Amino acid sequence: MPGSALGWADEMVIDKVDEIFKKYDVDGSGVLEKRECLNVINDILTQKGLPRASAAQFNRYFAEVDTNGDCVLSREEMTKFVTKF
Ligand SMILES: [Ca+2]
Repeated sequence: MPGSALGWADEMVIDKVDEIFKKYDVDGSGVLEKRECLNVINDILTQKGLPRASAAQFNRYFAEVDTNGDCVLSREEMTKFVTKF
């Protein structure tokens, strides 16, 4: 099927975003607050055997992903976040 490889990749990303929201959106608000996002980043770094992000690194990274600057990550923004990693 044409484009099936891309479709599969998209599905993987959607699954990953669902998983992240299920695990880290502890108050069920449908967006990830900054402190919730810090847990996501640190868990991913730990899984990769990397040191935790410093506050400066995290703030820079968060600002990059939070494209509308409202200090929370929507599912759409998290999708971009997941494809970056
Ligand atoms: Ca945002």
